[in-house]
Amino acid sequence: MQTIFNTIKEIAFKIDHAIQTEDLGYCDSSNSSGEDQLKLDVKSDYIIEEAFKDVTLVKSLVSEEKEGVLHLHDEGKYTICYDPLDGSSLADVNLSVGSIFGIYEGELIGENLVASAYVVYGPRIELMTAVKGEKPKHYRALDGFFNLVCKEVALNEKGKLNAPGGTQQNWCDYHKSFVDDLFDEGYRLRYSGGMVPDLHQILLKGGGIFSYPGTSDVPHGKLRQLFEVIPFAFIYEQAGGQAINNKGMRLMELIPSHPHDTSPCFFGSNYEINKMKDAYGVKA
Ligand code: P6P
Repeated sequence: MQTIFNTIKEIAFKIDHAIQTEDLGYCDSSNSSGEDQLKLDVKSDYIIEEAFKDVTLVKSLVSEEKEGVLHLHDEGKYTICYDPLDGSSLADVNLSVGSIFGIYEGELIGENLVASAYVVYGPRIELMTAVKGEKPKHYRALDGFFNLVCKEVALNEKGKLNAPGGTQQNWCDYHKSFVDDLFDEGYRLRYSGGMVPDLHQILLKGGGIFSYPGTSDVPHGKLRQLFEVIPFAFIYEQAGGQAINNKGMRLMELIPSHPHDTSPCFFGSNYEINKMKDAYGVKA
């Protein structure tokens, strides 16, 4: 897996350079989810594809920005599902954005995820990597290299941060009560509209909860299972937290019927997730 993580480190520096130097405008194309594509989305996708072309461990690539599967190496073991630049529309207002990588072995379902990683492009470039059975590892870039900051990232049982996603007027009543109750307990609102920095902050600041529920306008949620939800669920579970959907099911048990399927998702420390289960009536 280190070969794949090292390739992600190379990718991180190239995408960060593109963010710093390239045109932040839109292409005249849209991605598989029908979203307008930024030139940075396309460039980031190209950087990732080119980087993994030489890694024989990688059997195929599935990108959030494209339909279908790109086959690379017959002898490859892993399929990498990735969001090349999540939250890319935040780059033109100088907010942090990120890349997300899910490394799967076999069928593209939650239980076959064997490792994941994300990169945060912010005041510094930061990298989080996770493999089965180990706490996530946190790295920070300095002078062209990634240095290990923490080799065992762990969530507290209870945190202080609340990142409530989705259009509030379209939340159901019990979701609104759940979110408001946390604020009534003194939780701090931390939501930038970028999944990667928002989840990174909760992980590094000791805990809390990030929620992107199903809403009346988007009943199955907005975030994609293979590229965003499952890779972060893996990291949050490895960090001692939980990651579930609106039915209380582990997101690691998701079985997407289409590569671009989405899911309502809740990632957080145990106290907050258990509070959500109570609010949703899905406590085991
Ligand atoms: P909303 C960015 O577009 C993204 O896919 C995630 O990074 C982020 O968490 C979410 O959408 C934000 O969505 O509806 O709150 O703007």
